[in-house]
Amino acid sequence: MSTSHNDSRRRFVQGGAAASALISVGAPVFAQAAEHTFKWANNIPVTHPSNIRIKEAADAIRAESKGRVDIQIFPNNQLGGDTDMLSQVRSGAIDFFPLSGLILQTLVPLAGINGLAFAFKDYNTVWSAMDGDLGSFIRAAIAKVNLHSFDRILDNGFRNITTSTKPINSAADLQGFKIRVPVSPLWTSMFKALGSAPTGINFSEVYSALQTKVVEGQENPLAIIEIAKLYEVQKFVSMTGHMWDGQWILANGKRWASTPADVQALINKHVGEAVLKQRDDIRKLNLGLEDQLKGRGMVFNRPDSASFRDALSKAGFYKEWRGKFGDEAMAKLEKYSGALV
Ligand code: X2X
Repeated sequence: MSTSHNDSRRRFVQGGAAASALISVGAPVFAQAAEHTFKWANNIPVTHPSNIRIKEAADAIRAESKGRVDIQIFPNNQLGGDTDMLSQVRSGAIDFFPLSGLILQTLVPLAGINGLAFAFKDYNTVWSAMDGDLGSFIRAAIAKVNLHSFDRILDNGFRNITTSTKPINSAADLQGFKIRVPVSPLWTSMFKALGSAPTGINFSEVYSALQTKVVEGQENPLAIIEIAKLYEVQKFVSMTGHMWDGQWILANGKRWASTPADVQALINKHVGEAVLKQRDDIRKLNLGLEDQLKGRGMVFNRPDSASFRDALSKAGFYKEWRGKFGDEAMAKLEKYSGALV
């Protein structure tokens, strides 16, 4: 008891200091315990736009609810890797968890559909599909496993291959290539179809897997390569842009359903705004990241996508996944992507 007294006193004192800085913008500081406390956890460093914008949303929610609603953020795999956090959001140990649809695929097979290789040519197409009927269709599938997902998906980005050994110029360079992929059936299937040797590894272990050379390479958007400092353990960036990937913001279904409507509305409003800002942050970041990473010593190349697409088609990759996702889902994707064969 005395510890918690000291803690709340310390918070109060810090709150007082913060209050004087914030008085000019009128943000009040609350020493009272919140009525609704939520845990929000994810897999990326605190400096990523996803975490910066969610922290802002949590602050705004706290202020607007006069301290009644408190969302605590646990970034950077503090509460475990993705596979573990997925179990925790299902059990209710954590309340909110942004997760790649492709990793969610272990539970909701359809959620990986946006990761089909080379489906999206640009961001306009991505947002039309994901904020439109493809996204609604995926969210309906997610709801069936008792997870709530917020309307808008966070951007992660178009993914590119990095290696410590050589640039990837065409599919031929991927033969036997030891590459880390996230823990996801579609990802593993794609790189097997390309002739590589993929290993499913949670992001929490990626830096050390690259450092110790358990794998030669990995694939991620430029923002992750920069923010998670993968440039320290990788040399080449091959701008394959082979898929677009985003994170659905998942909530424990029971917890969300039992949250009062006014609190839900407050969270929806601020999280919704945070997602739009996050997308814009990533767009702006992307403009400068190639030069920044070159400045850190990375070497870039821009392979033609034809050899990758051909290899995937020949290996039956699109056919296999059309069978798994089903014609209805594929029609919703292909409305945006064009035929994927
Ligand atoms: O695990 C990854 O590679 C990451 C950070 O991009 C995802 O969250 C899918």
